[in-house]
Amino acid sequence: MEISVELGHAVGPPAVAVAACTLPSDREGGASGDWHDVIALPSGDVAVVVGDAAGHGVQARPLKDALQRGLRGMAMTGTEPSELVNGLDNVVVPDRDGYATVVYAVVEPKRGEVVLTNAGHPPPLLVGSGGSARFLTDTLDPPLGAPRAPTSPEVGRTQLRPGDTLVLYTDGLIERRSRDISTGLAGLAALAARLASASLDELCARLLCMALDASDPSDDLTVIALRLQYNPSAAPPLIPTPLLPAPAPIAIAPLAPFG
Ligand SMILES: [Mn+2]
Repeated sequence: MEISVELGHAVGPPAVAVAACTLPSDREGGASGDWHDVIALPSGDVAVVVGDAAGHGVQARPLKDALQRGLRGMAMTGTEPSELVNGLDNVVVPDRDGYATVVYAVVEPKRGEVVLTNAGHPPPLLVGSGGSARFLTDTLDPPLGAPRAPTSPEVGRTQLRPGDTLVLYTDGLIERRSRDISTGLAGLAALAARLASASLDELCARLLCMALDASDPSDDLTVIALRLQYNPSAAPPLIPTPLLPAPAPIAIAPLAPFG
């Protein structure tokens, strides 16, 4: 089993730090219907993304790849969040692809303003620096590929204060056949609240482990967390701490001759 952890993925302004952790259900090949992204936008804002294409593993990969590429292209050319959801909806051909879900959140790093859209995805979790946790349930549109009203997708707004963490994740973290989804959501919120002041990489890794402990998951698992840092100088380094220098060779003194 391999868990990938990205540390100190601090793109864009240094006041924002991001970490992510993924575990594809295709343990051997690594194919996944989940994806996540961090995009330093030309405006100076930072976008974080989590998405889930129907199915999982190899079968879901083509749609996932198309959505990830499409989203990046639109984000980098300044497409507004609601228009971006409409654009992604056009990528999905329901009869062929099924459907997909996505959360797209744009963070203005200096003031902590967040603009987000949610197409059918589990709600983002806002973890306060003091240990509170609440789901951002106000913004929800149908999944990509599902019938939708002709009106523009909803755009939600929220505010991050220094030390607050925005947690995005896929349904693999909270859904089990054997239990109600609200149980999974409550467990996620309770653990994330306890980890409010943990490092981002620890928070992501422990949320993923929580899902593994609940049962053997057959879905892909993804969690991505963004934190507004108190102090830019306290942000994780852009480059992981170098490995310890190789130990100096041990000097072996020649054995003194016996006798
Ligand atoms: Mn899933």
